Amino acid sequence: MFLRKLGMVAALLLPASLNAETGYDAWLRYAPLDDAVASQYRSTLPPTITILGSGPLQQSAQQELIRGVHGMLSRTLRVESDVSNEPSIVLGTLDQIRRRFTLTASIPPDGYWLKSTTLNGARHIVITAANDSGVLYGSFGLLRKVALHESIAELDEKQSPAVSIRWINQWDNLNGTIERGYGGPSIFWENGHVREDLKRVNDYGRMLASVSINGCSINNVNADTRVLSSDLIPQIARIAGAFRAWGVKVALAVDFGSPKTLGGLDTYDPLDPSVAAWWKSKVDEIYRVIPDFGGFVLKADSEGRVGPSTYGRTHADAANVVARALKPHGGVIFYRGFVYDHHMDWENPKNDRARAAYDNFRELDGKFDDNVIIQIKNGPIDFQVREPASPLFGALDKTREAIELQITQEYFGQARHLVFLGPMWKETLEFDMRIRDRATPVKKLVAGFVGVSNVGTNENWYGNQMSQANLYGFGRLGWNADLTAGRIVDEWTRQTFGDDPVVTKAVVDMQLTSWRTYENYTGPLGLQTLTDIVGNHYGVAVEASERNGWGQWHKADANGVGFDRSVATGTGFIGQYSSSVMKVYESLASCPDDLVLFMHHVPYTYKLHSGKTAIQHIYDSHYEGAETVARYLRNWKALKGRVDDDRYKDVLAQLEYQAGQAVVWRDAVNNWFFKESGVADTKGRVGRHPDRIEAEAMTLGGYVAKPVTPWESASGATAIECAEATCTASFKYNGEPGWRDLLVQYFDQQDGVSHFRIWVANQLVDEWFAADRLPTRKVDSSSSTRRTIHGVALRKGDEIRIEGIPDGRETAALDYVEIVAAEN
Ligand code: GCV
Repeated sequence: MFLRKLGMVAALLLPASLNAETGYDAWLRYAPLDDAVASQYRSTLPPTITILGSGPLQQSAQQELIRGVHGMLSRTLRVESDVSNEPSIVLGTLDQIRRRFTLTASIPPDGYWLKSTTLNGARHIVITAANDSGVLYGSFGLLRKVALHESIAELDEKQSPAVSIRWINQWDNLNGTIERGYGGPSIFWENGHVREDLKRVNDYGRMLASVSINGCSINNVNADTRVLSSDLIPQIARIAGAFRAWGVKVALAVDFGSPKTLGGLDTYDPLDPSVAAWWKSKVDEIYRVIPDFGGFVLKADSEGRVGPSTYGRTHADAANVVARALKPHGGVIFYRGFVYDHHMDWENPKNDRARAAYDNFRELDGKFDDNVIIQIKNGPIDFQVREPASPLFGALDKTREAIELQITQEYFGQARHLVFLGPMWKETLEFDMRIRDRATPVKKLVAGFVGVSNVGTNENWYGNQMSQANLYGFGRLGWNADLTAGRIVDEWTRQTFGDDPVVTKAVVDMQLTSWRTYENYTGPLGLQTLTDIVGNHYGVAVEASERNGWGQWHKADANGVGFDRSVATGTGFIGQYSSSVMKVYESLASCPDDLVLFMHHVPYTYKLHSGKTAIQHIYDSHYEGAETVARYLRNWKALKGRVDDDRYKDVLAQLEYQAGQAVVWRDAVNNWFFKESGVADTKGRVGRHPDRIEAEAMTLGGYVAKPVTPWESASGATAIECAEATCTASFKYNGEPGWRDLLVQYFDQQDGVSHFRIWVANQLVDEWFAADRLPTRKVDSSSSTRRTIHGVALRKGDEIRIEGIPDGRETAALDYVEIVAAEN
């Protein structure tokens, strides 16, 4: 407490200059503590460090402690080869410790004990565990305590993980691209082989170990058969080598057709003895080279992947044939529960993708070998902005199951929006499935945590400084699912940005509210994300999920909105839950507002528990969401000088973009629902933009007005595009004189760098290049972006002229200009 107070006082004195930081070190920066705080630790911390084992994990732990103490306290721990009469930090397994100290305890595998103890008059800090991994996690635990200014004076702290399997999936392709990766190319692969330089793999291993992650599959679950080829296995062994010092086992995603496509058999039937023999010999080959190989991840019979259905076999047949090959080596197979038909007839009201996981696996409970783990996405669809907990969690009594969470923000604004997923994951983990009418939160049902991470070679790993909080949160929850999202994000923020309480408050507020905010301006009430689900999963495209076989339907039409999944009149999905949960969802009277449109189809005027109609909620939440991002931006600006310049600017640019993009979402979704429902916004905002001058209404020189698809992507459904060397668009300002901000909404596609210049009364006030790499080649909601020209003195009658110079296939397209009072 004392240390914390001192830290707060110290943080009030702003540092004269802050070091530039890239984000590479994430939460493991070990930035110098304020002197007053540091001196407290210097007086308690022993000056020497001793490891009693000799394995790589204890060595990593020792190096990490030296590095952390040096960074935070400017002291270099002295390495001693054994315990002496001098105070020391002593690292060892319980067996090793017992030979020196009279300390005994029972600690589960991977758990640790931090213990202050005295031997021959010297005061030591012992970090001990049942295994070397535990020693490593304990070392990170001690460093975390120092970074968070917690007392280490009289340590007696035992911690152990909630689950033994805490894995990462990377969806990296062998050519170096990453499916749904937003932080640059793969750190593992390039051009069909393993990268020469694996330094980043080592550093990633360190990050993972710091939050106790102990396995990582290194290739896409849409697996390339070649990953099991004999040429690649020795290369994969190099990755295993880079991870080994951090206790992270390497694993692979495999293609179920491999016995045929790679092995040359004429079948991959799981019940065919030649197939079983092939898996056995392939697995033996891997373990000869990688003795601590973790196992496989398998996506079968899903989204075009082959699976046991080819031969009329079950998922248990498929999982077991591979599991039996892994079993003698201690390997496991994660068999993905993400199995569904993506060619469903959308006209059939009984068809429902949400039912698929349960329908596919429920009957197979008890038929899986004990080294099979069914890997279940948090919700029944696919990482949407809000889904109920997957009913499959409650349906497997005799089968090991793991929860699959997506760290990479595929449906959450990718690297461009700040969305901390901790609160969402917590909701699923805490959700009570009421099995046999007893409290059964999901967190008690799962034996493993799997996170789809998808870091890349971007300096800050995810392409967004704030996204690192999701990896941190995933790891911390895998260790202790009881931690609150608030606690996690507080830890992350203080380690990542330092202990200035002003920074902590602003960042924690943003992170903790960001999921709700994102939901507010995308798909609230259980509508799902409303993004382009057949394309990039990024921009808004309300109808993209309808009229196709993918099953992410929200069923909004002129009469109402939402998917009837009730037992009484709908698809019966709700009946997959235990009877107490079913009762809550089945009745509109008890179904929570947040999921009402996931579970039911209602008229737009349906009154929610909040008292609002469904349609008014949609309108209001979109305005609220966009306003909240604008507030994040203001709050971040107030941190200038308190955060190092580089990360300050990075996050500033990201939030400026997000604030503009939230308005794109707001208008697109609201206009779409307004048109479809015909119900006006009671607050009169939707469809009315008095401060906005549509580009197509300007005087155009060379620019041509074109309809945009989908129509809701652009204001007035139209943009202007330039097919000449240079085009202009101009208009007269008719408002009151004063300081104004000009918000220019333009389109920045991937394939070109257009140039824009803007004049007010013949004075050039700004110019910029559309050089971003947004995930589209089209003029649409994904490329729609905003330039703000702050504080222009406008007079009635001023001409505002924009010049657009296209480049490549980019047409210097413009949507509108909005003129608002200048921000203070
Ligand atoms: C790797 C979603 C994603 C796919 C992903 C799939 C899965 O559909 O959009 O990119 O494929 O989930 O989890 O297998």
